[in-house]
Amino acid sequence: MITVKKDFVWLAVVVAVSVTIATIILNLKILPEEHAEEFNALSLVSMQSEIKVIKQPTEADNTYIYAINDVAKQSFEVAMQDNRVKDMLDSVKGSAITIAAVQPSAYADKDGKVVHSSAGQVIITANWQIIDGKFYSTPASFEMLQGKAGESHQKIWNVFVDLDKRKVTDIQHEQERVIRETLQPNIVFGGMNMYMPDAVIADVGSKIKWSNESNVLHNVVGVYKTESGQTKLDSGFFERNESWEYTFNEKGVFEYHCTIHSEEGMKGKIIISG
Ligand SMILES: [Cu+2]
Repeated sequence: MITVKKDFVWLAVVVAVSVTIATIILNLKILPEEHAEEFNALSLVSMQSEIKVIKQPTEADNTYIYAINDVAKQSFEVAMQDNRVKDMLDSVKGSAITIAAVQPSAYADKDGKVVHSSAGQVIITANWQIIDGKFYSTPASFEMLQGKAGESHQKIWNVFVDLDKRKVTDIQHEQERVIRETLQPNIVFGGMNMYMPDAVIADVGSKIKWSNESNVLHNVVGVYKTESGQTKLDSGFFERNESWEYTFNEKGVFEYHCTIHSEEGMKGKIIISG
């Protein structure tokens, strides 16, 4: 009997210690998810806790660059030295560029040593929209956009890198994707793999609907920032002919992305104005 009791004491100690450690971790905010908050909405991707943001998009240069880990970051550096890659980037200047260094994956072996293959991969995506025949770069209101012909374009290149030889071994480009829709008030169309309009102004109190017009799943995940605080929004996945709605009752900005297509720059911004 005494032995059994002793076992229970030890179990209680183990539980207490575990709970304490978990509490400390939570309070220090050292969970990957908490770290991600310091970056922009795009980096809330929870799949990869090691994501390195190399460059945030700015007004002057709408390029977002990230790597899934430090080794993959080297793939990006090698790719940028290649003249074909430089020419490619020149050819899509002015569009929203996403550069995602997605390979190699890195693992820690049993001694804690980092192991990885030498095969690197960088996905470069250019996204741009044409509304009423004009390049759409400054957000307009739903009111201004309604009834107009919208086009969203996406070009993707896959750059393969040999990390040992530090050179690009192959560049493959996918066929350009285009979605076309007649724009409607308070509707954001989700195609493959982009949102249109990607940045738009709506009135306070607007109920905005994201409508999936493609054959793949999408979601809307991001942070709605207002004067009174921040709200994390997550639509969950929705498929073709399904939609998700949210009513924005306060002035602010909602920046979001699709978590499964963020490497292709599937993101958007709603500016709620009074
Ligand atoms: Cu998506």
